[in-house]
Amino acid sequence: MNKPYLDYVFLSRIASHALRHEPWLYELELDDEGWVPVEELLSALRAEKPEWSALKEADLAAMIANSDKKRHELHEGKIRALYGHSVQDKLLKQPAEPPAVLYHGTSPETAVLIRASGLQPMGRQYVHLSVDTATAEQVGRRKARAPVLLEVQAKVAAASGVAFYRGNDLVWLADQVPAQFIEFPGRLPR
Ligand code: HQG
Repeated sequence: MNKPYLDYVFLSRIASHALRHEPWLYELELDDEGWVPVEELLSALRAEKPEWSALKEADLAAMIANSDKKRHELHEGKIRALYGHSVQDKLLKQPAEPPAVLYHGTSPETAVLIRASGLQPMGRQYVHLSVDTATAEQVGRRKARAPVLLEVQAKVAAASGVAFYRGNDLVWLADQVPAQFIEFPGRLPR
């Protein structure tokens, strides 16, 4: 019999909800680096949908492999989200030396606010930055049809004491970024 089709995008969305935002709804507790035992996530997911009743670790591995972005990481029987967290207790991350420049895509209206108060994590634990303009553009398109790209002088900011952390290959995180390290496009709404 053919294996029933597994909707990896939906599975990933629910896994992200559990691992980034509301783990308690799945009876999960993140450790201080965001890990949970894979078996615990699997039992929570199996109970979510009849199609997931026989879900196994290999399905989560396939979900990660099939994803457009590397959002989750499996390691030695544990799984975690690599970025995006909004849970109250801030995850422990090792600061790392960022690339010279990082980008942030957002709406023109929000860019005006960022010019006044810098990049703030808002609903998440960290500010999210992209390594290239194409990724930042994509992130920004979630917020506006014509997003603006902000250029963050990450190396200079790091040298002045702003902490940066690696998310995945394309995403870097920061606690916050003061406006003095951000270059704004010339034309922003008034
Ligand atoms: C804005 C997705 C007012 C910021 C993406 C952004 C990303 C401010 C919004 C990841 C501000 C937060 C995160 C300030 C920043 N005043 N607004 N001072 N500073 N903002 O969605 O970076 O697909 O929480 O510009 O690809 O858009 O889920 O963050 O618009 O990597 O894996 O506050 O989420 O990844 O919005 O996206 P978000 P984000 P996934």
